Amino acid sequence: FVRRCGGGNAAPVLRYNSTRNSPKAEPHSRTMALTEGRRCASACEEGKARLKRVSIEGNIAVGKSTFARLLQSACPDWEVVAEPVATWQNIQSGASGGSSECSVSNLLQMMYSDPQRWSYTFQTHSCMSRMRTQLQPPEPRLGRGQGQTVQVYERSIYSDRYIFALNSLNWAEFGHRVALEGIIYLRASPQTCMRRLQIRARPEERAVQQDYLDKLHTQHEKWLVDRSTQVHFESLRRAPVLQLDASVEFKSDPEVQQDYITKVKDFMSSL
Ligand code: UDP
Ligand code: DCM
Ligand code: MG
Repeated sequence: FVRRCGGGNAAPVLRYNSTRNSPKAEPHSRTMALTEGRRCASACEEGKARLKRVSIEGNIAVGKSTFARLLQSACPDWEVVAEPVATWQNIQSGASGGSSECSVSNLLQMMYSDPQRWSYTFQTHSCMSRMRTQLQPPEPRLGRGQGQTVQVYERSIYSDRYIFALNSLNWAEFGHRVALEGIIYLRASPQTCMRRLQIRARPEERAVQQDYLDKLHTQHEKWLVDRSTQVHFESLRRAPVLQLDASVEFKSDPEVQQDYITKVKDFMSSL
């Protein structure tokens, strides 16, 4: 799963609404654009009081990316940030010491092919890449003059932690800096997710079994419906959850889309 490449290993931030040009990140997300977030931290501090951060959570292939794209079209002032799956499929390393050569690894594939060897590495890397993204201040142009800045993330470090893995981040230090005001839970049966996973047909996910999606579903339910998962932050424990029924085919139903967008806007106003 490792191949050679040219140089350069900057970690990109995938946003749906950037006006800059970008290469295709994933085949199914043509409108996704790529920017490198290098804005200074003080801008974030300034914007803190007005900042609303919400994550979209849900099982693998439930429709998070699909919904995120719909949300970005309906709410162009919001910053909707895609899960950086494409970067996990293209981890670049090397290119140091004057050499322009580096290698590219598909860490997602490595994780599914040999979970015992690669799960920890994958979880650590994916969570750190998300952390880097979510610690960045909002794009300066967003929410100007409207009294609020909204950032919507596809998944969060909290699902990395409470759904997929326990990892070694220093949570006491970082937890409050990536706090969420609310969570959108796209809820569907694990059977629906399996059907969509097969439609999407990511090569890396070919070996995913129904049983695995069942377990992830249970974890989501415990965290976001029963709220019985032991979480480590008071604010996260209290964060309101908007449940949307993702078992309906919202992708091809404009009426459902309209209804869900309205619900998200109302939810956002209530935070
Ligand atoms: N999908 C669908 N109907 C829907 C929502 C999604 O058929 O109402 C399909 C979508 O086109 C994709 C697959 O389900 O092929 C998984 O969707 P997505 O990548 O958005 O899921 P994610 O893993 O981001 O939750
Ligand atoms: N993934 C994972 N662990 C995480 C986050 C994601 O194993 N902490 C995997 C599950 C999917 C892929 O990454 O195969 C992307 O997730 P999705 O398809 O739900 O967007
Ligand atoms: Mg996705």
